[in-house]
Amino acid sequence: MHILMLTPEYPPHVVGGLGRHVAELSHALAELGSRVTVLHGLRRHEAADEVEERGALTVLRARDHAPGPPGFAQEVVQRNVAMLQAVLQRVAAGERFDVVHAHDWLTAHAARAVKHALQIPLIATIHATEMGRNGGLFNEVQRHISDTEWWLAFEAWRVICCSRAMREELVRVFQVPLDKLHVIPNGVAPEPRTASPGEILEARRRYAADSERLIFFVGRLVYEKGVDLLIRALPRVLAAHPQTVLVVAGKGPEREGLEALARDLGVWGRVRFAGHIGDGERNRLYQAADVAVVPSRYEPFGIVALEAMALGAPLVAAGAGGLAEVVEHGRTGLLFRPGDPWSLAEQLIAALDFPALRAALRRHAREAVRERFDWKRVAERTLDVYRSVLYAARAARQDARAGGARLVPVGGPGAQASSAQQRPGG
Ligand code: NHF
Repeated sequence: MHILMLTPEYPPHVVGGLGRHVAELSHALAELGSRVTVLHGLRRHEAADEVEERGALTVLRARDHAPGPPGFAQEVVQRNVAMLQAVLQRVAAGERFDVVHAHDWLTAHAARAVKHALQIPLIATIHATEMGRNGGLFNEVQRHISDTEWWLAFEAWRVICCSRAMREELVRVFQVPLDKLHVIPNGVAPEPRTASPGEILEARRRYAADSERLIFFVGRLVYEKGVDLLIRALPRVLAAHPQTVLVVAGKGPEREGLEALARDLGVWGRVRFAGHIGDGERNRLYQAADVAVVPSRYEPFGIVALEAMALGAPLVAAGAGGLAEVVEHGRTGLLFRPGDPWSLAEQLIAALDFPALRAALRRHAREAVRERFDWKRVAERTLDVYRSVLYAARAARQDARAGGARLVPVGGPGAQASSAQQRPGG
């Protein structure tokens, strides 16, 4: 089977969990014997080799050469035209694809065009929704993005999402029929590179004295990730454990506001804004931390929590969305009430108070990650989805040839199921 994977991010240009997901899934699919062509639509400032060939996996990068667009939505469409050009070039060179798999609305335009032009089934993974990310839709751009997400779900024969919480969201927000949806959780690389004890200590000492406790956050500094909740929780944590340092790694539009908040709350001296850090430093800090925190208001899955767990960091996470499915409270991590800094402070204090609890959390988290979150398993389940769709497409073609009444356009709008998908308010 030859899979065409369309993605808005791919290493080295990773923005969040989506890019890691596509990379790990594509590798695992290739290892299972499928041919995978990943097509990554580069953002305008990103530079990368045009083509990478690694066995059954080919990574193509599509670059947008059109004049600079006036706005974000137009930039996305231009990027999709560039992706489409790359697909056309491959097809003109004799390449054939069996299915097209699109990740998020950022690839929707190219995905739909490929589906209809090549008459191959479209599968979409929706990693997050605009409605969820912002807690509502408040302007034209957000409404446009949400409409495009709906359109992608409508056009796809099957929609994959990473948690039961996300499935519920897709039904609620877009009325995606349940029989069109598959929940396939994310995985985490089995043996993340571990640093030597000396390197871990060195990383720790960049931020905290040996006598201090280290709380670690890494992620984009955007509202949905809830870093403000963590800073709001800090005064209470410091009252119980005055020698505590919070490291906030990552960049984003909220940084200035978060710095101001830390100053207003009188905890500026206890927060270290580390900016962007590489994967190596992130892994060292997970291993050096007394506690890692995922305080998200919205998290469809939370690969970041799995990464912390895999590296043995005692984890405190919000019981929001998929995180509540990934973390078992009291066993593989501690959950707090989403959006509530008091509840977050309580769980942080519990983790800092009890070394035996931290040790147990580390141990159980590592075991859970090994047993439940394996990319090979994710790839097998994804292959099952492709196979069932290809089977249905073949049957539809045969019906069409026989002039049967059950005519379904190949890769058509989710077969009969999507006819039940109504546009909200429309
Ligand atoms: O882990 C990969 C990622 C998730 O919760 C994350 C998110 C975007 O918001 O599936 O997608």
